[in-house]
Amino acid sequence: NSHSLSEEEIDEYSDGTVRLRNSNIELMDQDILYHLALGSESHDLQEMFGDVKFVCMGGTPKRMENFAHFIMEDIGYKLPAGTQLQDISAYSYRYSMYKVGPVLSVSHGMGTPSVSILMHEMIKLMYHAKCIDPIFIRIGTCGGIGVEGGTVIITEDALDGQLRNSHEFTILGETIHRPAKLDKKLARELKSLASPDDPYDTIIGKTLCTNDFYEGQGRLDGAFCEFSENDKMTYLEKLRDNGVVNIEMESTIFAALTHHAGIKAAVVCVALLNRLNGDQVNAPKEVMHEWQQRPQILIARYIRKVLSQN
Ligand code: R2B
Ligand code: URA
Repeated sequence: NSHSLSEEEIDEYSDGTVRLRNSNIELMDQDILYHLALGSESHDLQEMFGDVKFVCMGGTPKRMENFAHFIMEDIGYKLPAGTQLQDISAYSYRYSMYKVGPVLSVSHGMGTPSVSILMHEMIKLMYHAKCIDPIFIRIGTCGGIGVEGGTVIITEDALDGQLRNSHEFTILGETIHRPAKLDKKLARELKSLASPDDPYDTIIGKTLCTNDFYEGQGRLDGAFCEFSENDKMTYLEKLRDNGVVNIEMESTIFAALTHHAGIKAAVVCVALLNRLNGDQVNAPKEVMHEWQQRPQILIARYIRKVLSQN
């Protein structure tokens, strides 16, 4: 019952603005983007966000604040005189959002429900703001499968816990699937921006998306574990044999909702460990901090390249 969209269905408007596939929204007096602390009447969303081209998302508020500062430096963006970077969604007490010219840097929390809520509101934000051809990029962390900690991984296909290339939704008590498709061309372009001088590998592969960090990712070190180490290794090796190179918790919902909205998207994560060697995330804090900058560096190269072409 997985329903594929025809090219026509996923098309944006010909002017590149995001088409909302929900006719209820335009009939409403105001659309409140509750978890962003924004509204379509309380704020001039087109004035505030109309120039956005890149929506970068990652799990934690701090990482996304760091990314905002990093990208500001990297693209040489100057904030309007007398202003400072500020968390636009601070009063939601849910997500954080920073804007640096054409770049939005937004935290999405952990796991599908948190990302799903944010994606609905970000896609509506793009619609209200009349953004032209926005690109969504998730900058995350993951567990590697057969790849060392510090490796940068670009997702080519996002798979759910049953290795299906789709995301399962329960809507009005019914189960439906939407394809978890990412933009293959964008993935290849990102890979081409890896430099042979980078002191780490940047690879493309399949990503497994789970609903849990512990039992759901075959860890032996959760509060519960009812399988053996042998069972775990058999599972991880099966993943590897299917081309899965990493495991995280957001890629299928991120891919499914961007694809459904006709928005180009990519997922780039850094591995915090090689799951074939263990379960605990135990690299030193400073090391992990440096690793988490690696996907940001790649995305900054991409943003700089696109901006220089315009
Ligand atoms: C990666 O890291 C988080 C779990 O530690 C989760 O959000 C993910 O996908
Ligand atoms: N994030 C995950 O979801 N899994 C890991 O193993 C590490 C980070």
